[in-house]
Amino acid sequence: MSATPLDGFVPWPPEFAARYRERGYWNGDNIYRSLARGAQAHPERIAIVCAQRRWSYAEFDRRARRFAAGLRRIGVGPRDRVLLQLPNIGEHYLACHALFLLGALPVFALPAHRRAEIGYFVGHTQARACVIADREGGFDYRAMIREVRAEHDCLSDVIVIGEAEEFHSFDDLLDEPLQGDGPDAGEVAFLQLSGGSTGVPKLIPRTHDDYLYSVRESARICGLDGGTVYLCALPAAHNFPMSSPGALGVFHAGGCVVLARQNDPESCFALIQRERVTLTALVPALALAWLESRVRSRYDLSSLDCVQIGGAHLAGEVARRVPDAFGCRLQQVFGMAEGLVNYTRAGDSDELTLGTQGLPISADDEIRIVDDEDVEVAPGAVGHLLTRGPYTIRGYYRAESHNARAFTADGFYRTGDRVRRLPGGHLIVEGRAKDLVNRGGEKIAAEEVEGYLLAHPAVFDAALVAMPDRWLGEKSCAFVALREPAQATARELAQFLRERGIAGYKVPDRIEFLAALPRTAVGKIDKKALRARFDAPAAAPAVPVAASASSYSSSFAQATP
Ligand code: AMP
Ligand code: DBH
Repeated sequence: MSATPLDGFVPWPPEFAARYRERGYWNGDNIYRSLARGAQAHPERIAIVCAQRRWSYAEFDRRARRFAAGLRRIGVGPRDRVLLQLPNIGEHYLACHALFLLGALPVFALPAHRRAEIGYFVGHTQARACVIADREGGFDYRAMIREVRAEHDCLSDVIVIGEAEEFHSFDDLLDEPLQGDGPDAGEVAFLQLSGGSTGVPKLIPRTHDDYLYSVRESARICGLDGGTVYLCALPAAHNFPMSSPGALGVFHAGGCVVLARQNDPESCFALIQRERVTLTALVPALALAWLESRVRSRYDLSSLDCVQIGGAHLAGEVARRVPDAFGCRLQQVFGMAEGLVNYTRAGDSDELTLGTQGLPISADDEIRIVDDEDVEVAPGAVGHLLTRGPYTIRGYYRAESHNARAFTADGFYRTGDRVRRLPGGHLIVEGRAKDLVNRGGEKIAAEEVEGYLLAHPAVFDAALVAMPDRWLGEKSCAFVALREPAQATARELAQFLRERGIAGYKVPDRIEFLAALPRTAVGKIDKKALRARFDAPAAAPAVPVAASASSYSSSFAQATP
């Protein structure tokens, strides 16, 4: 590694790094090289299927090197941050690998993010370029980027897939292939997003060494090989479909990634049948939509070996339906973009597969389960999950004061999840202590949305809490106290939030007005009391947010029934 680590990155202490290298976890490979090797070994094999396009490994590698050359021509170089916000299209993986080859860092945004989030990512990372689609789902990403650029002059180059207008067209940046084999493996490879729990979203720096280790081991644990056909139905930039084992695991194993641009049951079933898909990854809400779909029996899904479900709590009764309905194995996955990933294993009993969230990837994943005072709880008891290991970060990117709270002094990450551990090591997620809403796998930091609500002149106090939802698991409800009664309606507040330019999934599904928010003895908003209102059927009448936000849609599960 170059002498100085990337500014804002917290490295592992040298003795840990030495141990991880010694044990072969960090093997000095980088993510670009892992693809290039596939292109050497089996150039003709299909790597990516996207709509009617099929790219072989050789073609994928060549295109990535051509795009890398174009990026370099416009001045993108090592350690530059480049925001990536693309739908599920092959260019997403091309752009990633081109940036990996250059040693530049993709900053992974989700298609649902809007001006507020994108502006924050660009400003916080001082991104010098971005790669976007022209439009998708009726939304014009170019128009949004124009607004972002007006406020952030660091963003000098905008690359557009499709109609580029005044920006660089992706096709114009496909120069003669760049040679080379990528950066030192100790370098930060990209910045991934955290669902977060504080007012501002957090960015997660992952190195080539640490990430590839988790990818290689995930591919091994999940039994991937050259015959694997993986359907990417979740947003491709999310950590789960990227690395658990996800597309990178499939590329490592020499298999094929099929991209689903839409993840409604019918589109995906058609792809599974046409491409003979063997593996896919779903969040529980999407799994439920697929299970409930009436068209399921019309498709041949017999190629499926395994359906992975993770990202949010999976109800036991849903888990039980999976093997029969899809004629394949269920694998539970409990992971986080910060690192630690757990899988149930192929040989596990039904009890473990249906009732636990699996075992960590690595023998060197250190797990501590503690009480509020950081004291270890009795074996089998529920407590806060802390973790440290060869692919779990030691700090968020440029977040010094937050890091002091999110990590222990000896470097354990406070996951915010409450778990218990069975004698064999399997973990069961029992709940969470962090203040967020897990809306069908899409995480919403309560504090962030509360901040937007409090910016409204009529709002005196606001609290966002999760309310149970049959399809998404959880939806969000904002409790609001106004300065003067009836000064604003739920619809107006929702509109106000949308105008701030935030992702649609963060707009509360419901807004309820209270004269005052309940307080705990020390004066904090009593969210427990607010949540308890959903247990009592006779609670105050709900004020649903009109139309759009209250629909069941989410970008992770587009077609909940
Ligand atoms: P993030 O840190 O944004 O990557 O989100 C990771 C979080 O998602 C975890 O800390 C859990 O709270 C939640 N999560 C992921 N997988 C599962 C699962 N299988 N069951 C319950 N919660 C999960
Ligand atoms: O929710 C997640 O972030 C997640 C779930 C499963 C994840 O990051 C992963 C697997 O790698």
